[in-house]
Amino acid sequence: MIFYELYLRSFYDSNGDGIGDFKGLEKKLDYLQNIGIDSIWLLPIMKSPAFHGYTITDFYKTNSLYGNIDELKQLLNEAHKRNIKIVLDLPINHVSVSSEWFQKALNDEKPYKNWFIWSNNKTNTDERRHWGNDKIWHKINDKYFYGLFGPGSPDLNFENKELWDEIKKIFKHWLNIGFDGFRLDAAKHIFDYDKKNMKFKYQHDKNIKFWIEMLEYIKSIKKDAIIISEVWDEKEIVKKYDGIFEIGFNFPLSYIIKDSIKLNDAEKFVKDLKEVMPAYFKKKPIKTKSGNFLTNHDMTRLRSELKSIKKSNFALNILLTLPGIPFIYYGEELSMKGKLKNVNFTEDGEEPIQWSEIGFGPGQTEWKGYKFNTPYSKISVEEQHKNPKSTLNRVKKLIKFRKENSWIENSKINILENDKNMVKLSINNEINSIIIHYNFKSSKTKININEDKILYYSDNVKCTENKTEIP
Ligand code: ACG
Repeated sequence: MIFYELYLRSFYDSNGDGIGDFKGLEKKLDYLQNIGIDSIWLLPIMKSPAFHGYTITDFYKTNSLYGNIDELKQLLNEAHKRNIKIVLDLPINHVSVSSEWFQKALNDEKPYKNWFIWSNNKTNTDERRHWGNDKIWHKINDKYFYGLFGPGSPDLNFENKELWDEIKKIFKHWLNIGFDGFRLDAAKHIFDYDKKNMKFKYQHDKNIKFWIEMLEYIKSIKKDAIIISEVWDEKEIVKKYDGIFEIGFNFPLSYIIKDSIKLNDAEKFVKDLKEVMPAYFKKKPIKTKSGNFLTNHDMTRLRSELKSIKKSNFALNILLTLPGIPFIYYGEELSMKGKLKNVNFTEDGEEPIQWSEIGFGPGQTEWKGYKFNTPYSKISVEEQHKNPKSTLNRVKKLIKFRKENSWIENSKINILENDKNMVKLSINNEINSIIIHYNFKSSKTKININEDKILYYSDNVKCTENKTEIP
């Protein structure tokens, strides 16, 4: 599986309003297929007042700017015809403050009032979030509600079992429409306040119980539904969720790849990789597959983070050669730029894909102006398509290699060592094996290779023998 994280608003516009939509994506499925993408993680497309779509006003409706249910079904159909799966990002931890559920709750209407978390005399309403220092209790009509992700998104109160049934209905609704699975947003946050003391506190055991019940339900409707979880945390916390979900985003891995490249530090890479992918070094079967990625919509884009195309291309080499499931964030295949001040400024990492080098034209989305990816900066599909050395063409070659060796996805790492700037990695399953050399030095390095197994060399390595060198 090769996933592509896709932000519809910035993709392809079919009706000239400057906003990407279902029909637009349908038109561009060929673009994705041509790169070799076979699975899409679609960022939220439900009715929402927010550009990012993570604050939902109606869980059963689409954002009308993106199109209606029939257009969505048609898109899913066309994707399936091409063997492309689409997984829906479904944020259920909170709703929009303007949703009917919350507005009714404010009027003390049942059952909605109990679906949210209100302060009591024990609450310190000035309590701050443990990252970013934002307030987590928000005042409205003389009441305080709990909203970990800000005043626009009141958290749902999952102490209330009735709500569990409602969430099941929502999952069923989108499965029936034709989605192939879900990306579970904020999976560690379902229970993240201490009910007794009305304070923020993760309750991982309760979260796990909740997800087990939801996943059982989802699988009872669609046996092969793909489930991807977002638990953004240190490896010790991620470990608690091992085995619950089919795929889990490996946040620690994304940091170690980028940090080792930034520091040209092969030794760090070797030391840390063992820690963040432990299951891939053991003989035992893998429970939750590592969802490998470099950046996502909550992060500064790869090229801006690593400050060079050479380095961001190298990171893509690593991404597409490690065991696990690779995820490419839209625009990474074009080396798009985007720097985030913090997670509340995701717009800066979600600029429109540029289809033509002039930056405008049919299908081009224009919902926001270019800040980081200006026209004529060689990040357009048009330009990169023509240039054999472009990131787009490198990514295509890497994916081709990956698909020819699809066994890598479920393989194990049996050798991982470094010699100064070179990392040697041996990956195998019962039948196949491959040796990969990554070069963490910024200049070309010559190495002697004796192994007669299939070989794969990362960029910057000049080989003594004529073996597979990609790209
Ligand atoms: C998801 C979505 C995101 C969305 C929401 C809310 C959730 O991807 O787009 O926001 O629906 C936290 C949550 C994640 C959340 C991000 C944005 N992502 O856990 O679920 O915030 C620390 C914390 C993490 C935190 C991260 C954020 O531990 O919990 O993620 O910081 O930076 C080391 C540490 C690691 C630490 C990192 C970073 O790696 O190991 O623990 O993570 O450093 O410091 C959307 C919008 C928002 C809006 C919201 C309602 O984007 O603007 O407010 O919707």
